Amino acid sequence: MDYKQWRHAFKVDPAKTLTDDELERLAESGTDCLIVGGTDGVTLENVLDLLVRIRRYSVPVALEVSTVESVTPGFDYYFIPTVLNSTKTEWVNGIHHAALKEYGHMMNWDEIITEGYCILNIDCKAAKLTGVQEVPDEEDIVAYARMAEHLFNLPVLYLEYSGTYGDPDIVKAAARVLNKTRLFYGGGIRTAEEAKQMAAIAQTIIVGNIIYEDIEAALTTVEAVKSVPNSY
Ligand code: 1GP
Repeated sequence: MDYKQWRHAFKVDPAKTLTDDELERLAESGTDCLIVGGTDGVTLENVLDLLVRIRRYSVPVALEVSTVESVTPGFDYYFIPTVLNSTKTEWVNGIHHAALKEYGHMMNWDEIITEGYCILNIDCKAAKLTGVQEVPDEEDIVAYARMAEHLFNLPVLYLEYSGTYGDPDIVKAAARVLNKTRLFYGGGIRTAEEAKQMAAIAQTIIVGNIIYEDIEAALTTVEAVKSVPNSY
């Protein structure tokens, strides 16, 4: 299924451990995609290991690229974040430029999706790494959403609350001004109710940490999302 139809994705961290049984349950859960991604300890070795294990199943698999060294062929999609509220240009376009100088001639552009990332939890690892120092407010988010859609023509705006549950009003504010750009929401979803609430606003929700804390709870988010129309 094309990423434009996704409603739900699990984000699996190559630096964390999943048993074969847990991975099978995630892959066969009815989720639309497994996104391989993390901030710390992502290596070519652990990315490849996870890719090979996920490829036993038919679920689409995407790599969310955080280090150029860990990129390998074999994924259905490569999500490339550009952190719109980063204070470090390397995370906006610097690493991207270096990667294109080296690999640009051999990239399959049909598999590459740029995510306009907006980080809203300034205590998360990704915020520290990318130099996000201020929490964007609603007006900021609306401006980032317009930037993603109209200035940069980005296919995806990703509101990243990693580790904390977001403010639905802020997510709604972004959703209201987006037409073509798809809205991804990720952060702090731990229950079916939270999954439903954010899935009613964002087109795709991403469930991460809870996989490693309570897999049963994580699995309930899949069905929850499918039963909710996206009303924005
Ligand atoms: C992290 O947006 C994802 O990149 C999901 O967030 O881990 O808090 O579920 P959580």
